[in-house]
Amino acid sequence: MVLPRKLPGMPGWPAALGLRLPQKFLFLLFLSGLLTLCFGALFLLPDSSRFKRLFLPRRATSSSSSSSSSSSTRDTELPRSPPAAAEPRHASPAAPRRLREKLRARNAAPAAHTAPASRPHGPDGERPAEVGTGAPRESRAPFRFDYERFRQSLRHPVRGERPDQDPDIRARKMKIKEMMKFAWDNYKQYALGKNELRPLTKNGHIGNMFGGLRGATVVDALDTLYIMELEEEFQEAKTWVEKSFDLNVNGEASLFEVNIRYIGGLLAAYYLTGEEVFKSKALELGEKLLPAFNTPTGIPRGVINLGSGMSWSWGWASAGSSILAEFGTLHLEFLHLTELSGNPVFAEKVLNIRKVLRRVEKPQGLYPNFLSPVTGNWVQHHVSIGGLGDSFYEYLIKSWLMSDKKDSEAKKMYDDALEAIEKHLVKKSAGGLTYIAEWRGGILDHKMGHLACFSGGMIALGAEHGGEEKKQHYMDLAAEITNTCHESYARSDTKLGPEAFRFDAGTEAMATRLSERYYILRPEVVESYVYMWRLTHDVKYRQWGWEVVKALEKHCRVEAGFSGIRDVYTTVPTHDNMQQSFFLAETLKYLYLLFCEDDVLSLDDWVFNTEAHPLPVNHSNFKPKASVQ
Ligand code: DMJ
Repeated sequence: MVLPRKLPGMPGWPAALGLRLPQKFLFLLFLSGLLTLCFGALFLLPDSSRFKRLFLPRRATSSSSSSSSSSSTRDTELPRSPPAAAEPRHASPAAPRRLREKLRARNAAPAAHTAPASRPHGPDGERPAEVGTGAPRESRAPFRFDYERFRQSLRHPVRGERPDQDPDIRARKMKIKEMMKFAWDNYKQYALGKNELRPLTKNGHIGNMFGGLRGATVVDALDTLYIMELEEEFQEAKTWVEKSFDLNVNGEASLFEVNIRYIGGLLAAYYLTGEEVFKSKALELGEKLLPAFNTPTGIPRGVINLGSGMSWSWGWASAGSSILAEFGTLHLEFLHLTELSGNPVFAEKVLNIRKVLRRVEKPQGLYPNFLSPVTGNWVQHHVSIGGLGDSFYEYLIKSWLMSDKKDSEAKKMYDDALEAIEKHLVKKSAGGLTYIAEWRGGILDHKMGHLACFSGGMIALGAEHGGEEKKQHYMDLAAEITNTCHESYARSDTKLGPEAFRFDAGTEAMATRLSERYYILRPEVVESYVYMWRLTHDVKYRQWGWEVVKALEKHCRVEAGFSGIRDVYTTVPTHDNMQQSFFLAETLKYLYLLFCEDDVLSLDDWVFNTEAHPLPVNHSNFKPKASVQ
């Protein structure tokens, strides 16, 4: 509001009212009070108010009709504590006050992504001094991750040839490198920029998992190309990320898949190479995922529109629930997003997930697969170490390892979960094969999915780092499960394993249903071979891995790439015409590592995310090691 200017020859309007000096002063005081009140009232208007948009930057108020979008984008701007367990989804009476606080804070904040005043707070508001991947940061200077210092903290070189390696082993490694080059070259020729290659029809596939993002194979392949020293191919992939990887998309994405493939792939590529483009893309994409967490419990929903920030649960998920393996498989990547940005919001989101999971009652100590993001309670009692549950357990033990064994809460949750799994789900078949069944409200389904075969490696990894008394016990369990998964391959005609195999009605480690006979180039069995090899050096794991290489060459290699097959029990397989991006990220990487020396992506320095993207262990806040080579 503007006061009328005093015109020449005319008295000013307080004077025109015939007021004396003290009265004029009181009048002006009253007027300025009135103005302040009017201005303040603008901030009490509802979120959708046009007025508020005049005073707040667009990000803070856009999508006001979708609470998920509005308040979560606010989260990306300023550090704040994890949401209280029952934070309302829609605008609350406290919202205007929070807005004012944010405005005040924004005025005080020097720049986006400055170092937070303190570390993210832990599950109960206490400082989880050991769960973060980085050091406390008290300064408010613009944040910069010290890449050189990180590199010096590594105990081993990340890649490289050993001149003294056994020539036969080296030849096998080179064969796998050739397979990777073949998979990449064909993708590049026929599908560059699409998500996957269709190797029979020689075109690209986009699918609907990544919300309009493209190049899933490029991002998934980056670190494998780098590790295998396929330099030219790595440069091709990097150039595509620099020039063509567009994050301004507007589609429905799986939070889980975008996290494990894109964010995991970009983070790993950054840590391996120090190229800023990978870091900045990972952080930008990470921010786009934040609105999914804006639920009453802070447990994210499974699907998010990367453009609008709207999120919802999968239509097939029981009663609007979120999936354990999805919201439980964010921890590693999100801690690294905080590590690289200095922005605590990412760590806060996943620490809050842990808090909810720690508090909820576990039937028989087990974690069911479906949880309501509204109430924080289980929606149904289906427990599985395969699909829907799998990588949640993996991320518990890896969180502990990634924290340089300081995140004791994650270790305890893992130990307790594994104890319950062993007690209730681990069974032995009549033929002596150990397997992990699924649990439906107390009733066992004697089936093991291909996905569950990662668990041999996980249990070995946990055993290796567990107490002496349990170490041998869990190493034996890991070896038995890995052996069972190998049997599921060995008992097929193609020597590749089915999607699921059963232990009932006289069947052992074979699929009984037509719909479970397919193999889509999955990695989980070779993943377990790698861990078992590195932790035992029993040569049978390398032999088993080589059997897989031969089977892939024989049954999955086609003229223009590798394809999944529809039935592992026939030697004239039908191809599914899909070269999955995880074949390049995981299957070929794990096979290659099986024939590398142990110090290539050493388990001392790295944990692999569930898509096999290596993320560094935080050695005492990346303290340089004197003996680094
Ligand atoms: C991969 O995307 C990941 O390993 C995920 O955890 C499970 N499924 C596929 C591979 O089978």
